[in-house]
Amino acid sequence: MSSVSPAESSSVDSAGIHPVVAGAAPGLYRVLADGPGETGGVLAGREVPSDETLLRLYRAMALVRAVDERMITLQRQGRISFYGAATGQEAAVIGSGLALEATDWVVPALREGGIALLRGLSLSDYVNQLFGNGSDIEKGRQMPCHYGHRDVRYVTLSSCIANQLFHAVGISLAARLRGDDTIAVGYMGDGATSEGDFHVAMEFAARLRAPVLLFCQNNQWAISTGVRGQTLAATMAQKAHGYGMDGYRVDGNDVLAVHALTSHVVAEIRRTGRPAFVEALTYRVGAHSTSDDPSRYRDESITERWKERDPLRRLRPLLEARGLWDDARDAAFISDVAERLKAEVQRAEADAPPSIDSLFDDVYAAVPPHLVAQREALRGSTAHLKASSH
Ligand SMILES: Cc1ncc(C[n+]2csc(CCOP(=O)(O)OP(=O)(O)O)c2C)c(N)n1
Ligand SMILES: [Mg+2]
Repeated sequence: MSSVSPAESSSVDSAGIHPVVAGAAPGLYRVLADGPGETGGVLAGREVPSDETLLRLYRAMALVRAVDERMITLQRQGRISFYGAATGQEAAVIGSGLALEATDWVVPALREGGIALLRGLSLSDYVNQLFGNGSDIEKGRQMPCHYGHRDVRYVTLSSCIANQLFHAVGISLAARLRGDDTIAVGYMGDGATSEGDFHVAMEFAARLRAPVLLFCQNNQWAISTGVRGQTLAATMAQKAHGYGMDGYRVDGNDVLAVHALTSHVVAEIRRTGRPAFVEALTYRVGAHSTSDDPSRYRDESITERWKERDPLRRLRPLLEARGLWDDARDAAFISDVAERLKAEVQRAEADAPPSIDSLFDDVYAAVPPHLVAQREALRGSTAHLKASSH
């Protein structure tokens, strides 16, 4: 399957942030002036965030990169069963995540775990979920990468593509009924826009005027189906137009663009109470997940060209020019994260599995008789496991 050329990500939308109109040129909103013939820094008319925000964005992206690398290695060693990384997509994840208020709800797809960390999910909770151990708040019931925690308003992802989107719509409508200005963000990939649930969510969001952001990370692949095999629409953003919703398009590898555009769109949703759709154009430079080998179905020379547009590499010169980052600080950051991860993994791996009894918790207020009988039977049939572990 052919895919969008990396050159597309360098088109400049000089008119600023505005919704895409059907049939119009598919311009991308950008901030970093690092395209061919550009001089570095930011494009004319664009603002540079505060030093504090620049550092937060960079550190959060670097954390995601380091965690992903470590977890892929653990899966290869047979220590966790599965992992889906955000490699190359960190700007779309972190730039949008940092544009939200702590009170907003995040309803993720597979690659937004970095937002849970950004919002305060501890590294322990993150790693426990990957191991599904006795300290996992989900009690080992989900595949890895299905993080979720009420405290950080990050909903556990549903493995089924796109059905999280109307959950996001519903959460935002509930907030409106309560009369607060909380919004919800429903994340999806490009492939999700071909699902019936996507269209249901778009229709209900638009018609009911739900204060929801529907955010598409167009990484140009849905496992082995390229975006040109996925849809005949020239952009994902223009799909919003058909529902009467504003759709925006942003360079998903330019974290300052994603952050600025999402901040603007989120403020508009809060101001108007209406939904919006954002397409962040990026590229899945790695495999779909640890169960995938992209070299079997795509031209990896295109992937190499996208790696040159790596979001960390693109932001770093701006930080260095402002004296905020250098090789020494980078090395210290990487080694600190590696140490913290090592300690968390050691602890999580040594933890006991969730108790067998916990299988029967949390569905009924009082466990019904047939499940009590099954629980007893299971206790009997696993007694030897407990005995042999002593
Ligand atoms: C309803 C449904 N159909 C198929 C699958 C299998 N599946 C898992 S991920 C995936 C591709 C998703 O692609 P995209 O939405 O672009 O997200 P990405 O993985 O690229 O971030 C598919 C088809 C599924 N999980 N759910
Ligand atoms: Mg995709």
